[in-house]
Amino acid sequence: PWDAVCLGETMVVLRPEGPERLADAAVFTRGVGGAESNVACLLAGAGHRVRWIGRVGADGFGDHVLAEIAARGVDVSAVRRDPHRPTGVYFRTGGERCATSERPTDPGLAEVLYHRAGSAASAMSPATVDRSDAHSGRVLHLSGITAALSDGCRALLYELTAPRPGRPLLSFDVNHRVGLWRGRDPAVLLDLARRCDIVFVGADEARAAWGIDGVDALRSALPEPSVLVVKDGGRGATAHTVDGTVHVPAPSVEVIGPTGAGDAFAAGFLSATLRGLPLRARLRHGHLTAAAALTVPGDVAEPPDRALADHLAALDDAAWG
Ligand code: KDG
Repeated sequence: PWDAVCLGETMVVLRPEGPERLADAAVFTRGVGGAESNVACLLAGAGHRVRWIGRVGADGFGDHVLAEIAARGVDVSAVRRDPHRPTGVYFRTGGERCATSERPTDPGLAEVLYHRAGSAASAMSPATVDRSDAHSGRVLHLSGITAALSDGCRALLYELTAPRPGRPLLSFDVNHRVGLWRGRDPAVLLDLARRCDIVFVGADEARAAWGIDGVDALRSALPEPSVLVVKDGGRGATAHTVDGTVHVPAPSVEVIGPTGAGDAFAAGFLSATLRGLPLRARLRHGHLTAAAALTVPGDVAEPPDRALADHLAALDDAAWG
């Protein structure tokens, strides 16, 4: 029934209107952000039938999250409301996320401040999420963020990634978030990645989270996924499969808002996977969707027009650098 199901926490995001740091900003604009629902919105925008599963508070922010995601054409009927816990909130300044600190001293990098401990989504667990809902698509997209939210959330990821006949294709974006792992070992993200079929990981996050450096070392550490995609920022992305390795350089674009570019890459890659396109085209669609996200502010972007993206993805290697 669903092409893809995406499961994870979605929050209200508040960003300073100008370029200020959090210490100085007085006026914030509101948006909606959640790595997995960002992927869901992009997939829906690309014409796929998509469901997002999460948990939000029975509060106004929860209403807003649901309304925004539903307005993007994503099914929210399996989202639960928690009468006792609030919808998560986070604050974010402009700039790229730093791999090692959520409060970097470099003013060009983003400050990220979460108010999500004890949120409604942190109460997700095998007891509060129906496995048949989560397994109701061709693809189930998950991310490592969920593993950091609570013991119940981590148990849910283990439950959903357990080997089972008829299980959907499991997509996993490592999404190491420094602020969520302080004082804890993110090795569990490596363990979860090993249980999935398609894994997305940034070269910088693999270094920061696991101390693993370089694509070859990563493939050795993660031989299980049938597709391992290693993203190296503006340089490009490399996909490893049993049939070999393909590298596609990233097109260079003017970066307006880097948030959500990784989610957009995953959405472009998954959309092309759902359409049965070859590996190189999947990587190119990942880059094109990421480029669309990089050139707009906010967490959720619109995917590029399908005909245009197909045309660009089919250009010869010379055009792709
Ligand atoms: O990838 C963008 C996400 O990081 C953002 O939308 C919020 O899910 C989020 C998080 O946990 O940082």
